[in-house]
Amino acid sequence: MHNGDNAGKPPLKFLLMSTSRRRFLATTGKATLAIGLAQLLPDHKLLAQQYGAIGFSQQPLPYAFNALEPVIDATTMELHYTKHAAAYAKALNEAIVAEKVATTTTIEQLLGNISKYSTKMRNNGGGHYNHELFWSTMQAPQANNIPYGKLAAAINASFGSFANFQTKFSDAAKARFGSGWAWLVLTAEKQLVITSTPNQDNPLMDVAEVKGLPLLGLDVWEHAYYLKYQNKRADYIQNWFQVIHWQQVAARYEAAL
Ligand code: MN3
Repeated sequence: MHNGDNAGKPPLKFLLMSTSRRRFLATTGKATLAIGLAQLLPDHKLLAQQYGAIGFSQQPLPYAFNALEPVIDATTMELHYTKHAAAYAKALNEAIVAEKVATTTTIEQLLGNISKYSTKMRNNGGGHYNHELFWSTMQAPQANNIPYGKLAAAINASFGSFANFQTKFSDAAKARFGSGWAWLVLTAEKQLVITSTPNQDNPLMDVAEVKGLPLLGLDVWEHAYYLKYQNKRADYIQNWFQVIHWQQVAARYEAAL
């Protein structure tokens, strides 16, 4: 995980830490809440390390904000990561405290029982998980960007060819009315399926129509593409295939088999 090269700016993690430390020192009135969160959050951070990349805190972006250009522009990436996604993580942690989620709970367990929690938990738990997965499964644009190995074989077996997979996945992303996500999912029966969800829902949720482990997700909220692509969602979807980090997707697939 490297974020020190983000457009020549100080590492984001350092900025966040120094800001929160200053805020903590400046506002003694909020000290009680800050200590309450501090007691809860370390356990969740440990769980994140124990169970893999996705925990309850935002991880540093593994590349610079401009790394995905020209497919996704630096301004969109910076706003998306530091504003939209950061807000989901913050609100998720508020909901975890308010709804007294046990510190032994993983985010996968939380989402798997999401119908028992508030709308705030559903929207922000999904929002956090979805974006952490999104960042980790992208990289700088690649020529001839196709999967390989066991995952490629499984995609060919499930969808006929990579081209058919790309068409079906793109159709799911284009057909999602309003805001939501398109997904490549590994079901409990170890089958690959394509689906989409509204808002910040995802296939881990007990409320999802199609359930399973999300291997790859595409954010089709307007905040993910509107600055560069305006109303041309189809162009965003087509170009996005250049930045899929297939090695990461394959690692998720093979770990889940
Ligand atoms: Mn988003």
